[in-house]
Amino acid sequence: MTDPKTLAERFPGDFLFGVATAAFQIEGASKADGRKPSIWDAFSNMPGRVFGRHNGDVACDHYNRLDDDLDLIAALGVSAYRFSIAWPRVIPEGIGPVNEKGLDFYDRLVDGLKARGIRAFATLYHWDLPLALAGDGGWTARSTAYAFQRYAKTAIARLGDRLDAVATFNEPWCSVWLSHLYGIHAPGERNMDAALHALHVTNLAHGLGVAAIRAERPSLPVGLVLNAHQIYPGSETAADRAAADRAFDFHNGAFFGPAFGGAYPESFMQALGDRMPAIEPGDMETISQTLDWWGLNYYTPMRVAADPAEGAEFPATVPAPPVVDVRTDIGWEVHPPALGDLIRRLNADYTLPDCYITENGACYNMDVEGGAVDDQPRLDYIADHLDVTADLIAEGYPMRGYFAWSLMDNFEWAEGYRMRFGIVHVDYETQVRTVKKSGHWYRQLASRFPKGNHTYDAA
Ligand code: GCO
Repeated sequence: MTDPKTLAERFPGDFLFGVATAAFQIEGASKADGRKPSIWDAFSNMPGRVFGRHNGDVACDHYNRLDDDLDLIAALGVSAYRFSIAWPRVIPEGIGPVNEKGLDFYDRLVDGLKARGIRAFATLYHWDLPLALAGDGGWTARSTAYAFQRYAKTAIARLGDRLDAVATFNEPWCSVWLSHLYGIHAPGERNMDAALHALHVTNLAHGLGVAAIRAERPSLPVGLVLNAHQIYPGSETAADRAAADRAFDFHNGAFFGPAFGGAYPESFMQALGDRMPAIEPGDMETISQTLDWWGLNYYTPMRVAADPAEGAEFPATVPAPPVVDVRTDIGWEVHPPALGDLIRRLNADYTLPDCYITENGACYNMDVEGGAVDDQPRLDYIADHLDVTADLIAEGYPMRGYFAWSLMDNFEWAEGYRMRFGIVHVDYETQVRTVKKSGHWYRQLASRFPKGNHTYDAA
């Protein structure tokens, strides 16, 4: 179903259509106005970490093109914008002096959104940890959780009066497992002990952050954004089904369990609990404070089989092949039903608040030809996932909004600038933005919904 009008009719009038970005991926201006390096600056400047040694020094130059980009967002007809605040702009060394000029930028951003009738969804942590904190061990050090608490308080004290929603963390799965166990993201660690420490410290920081935000602004809806994985067993054998259960506990349960149930999964603790850092009295209560909303970032399912290797470390799985080989340009399987299966499973396992799809989108690298970008596969991808979202609403799940990832092409982490997720194309030589076919289509869809008069309806 790709007719925007027909699709729009499947959503309630107060459903939010938005676009999403993250600070490090678009801002550039990495040394401007007192910003200091993050772990991603260090990581991307180190040869062999990021494709082509691309870094975030210029990115989409959003920092210097703020007003034009806000106009672009408004022109897309959306009612909400999800962005992240860069900790290294606000407290450049993680702890210590607050940098007013860094906060000024987000003041202008938020005011600019308000002036255009667009809701502001801020994320406090989208992976740009101030590099100075690496000296203490970064996310493996408990002190980093307290540094985050202070940063959260500082950011919300200044901006909270004009935000419509705030998330503490974006995809802790990435900043924990992908960054400390698989070594793909900054800081590039590959060890389970470091990863387990990062896991608990990140979960704790989330909880401390929630409390800090609420102390500053009790009425501001607080959430957490998770890239939950829909995990399918590679076969129906008992061994592969058990592997999928272990993978669920490791990839989802290690985050959902603490945040929404106050406990790490049992199987996980049995296998790895003795290598976890000390869980201090009160930690799990701090982590499991009730949230106003949660965000799902969904792109592709995970398929796993049992790892045949003797003594393989938990969760002891290996990748299983996709059933149908439809992939985006980054190689990720396209399988929209997984979004529905995932929301149903998570709501069965946990008591969850309202849900926003805070990211969904696809990597296709078509370029500008004759002034246009024909990215039909991205349009189809978004339409198919929105169709599943509408089914979920019809089934009664509290799906409240959808943010397309991404507003524009940007720094795709370890892939650098070669992988494009935007509904707007960016020419990195000229910084010219060109709305793609998917972007024009998304505007037709989003424009059918009223702007600026959505009321937040806490569950
Ligand atoms: C994320 C991300 C984005 C990525 C996107 C595509 O994973 O949170 O927020 O930063 O660019 O997911 O990989």
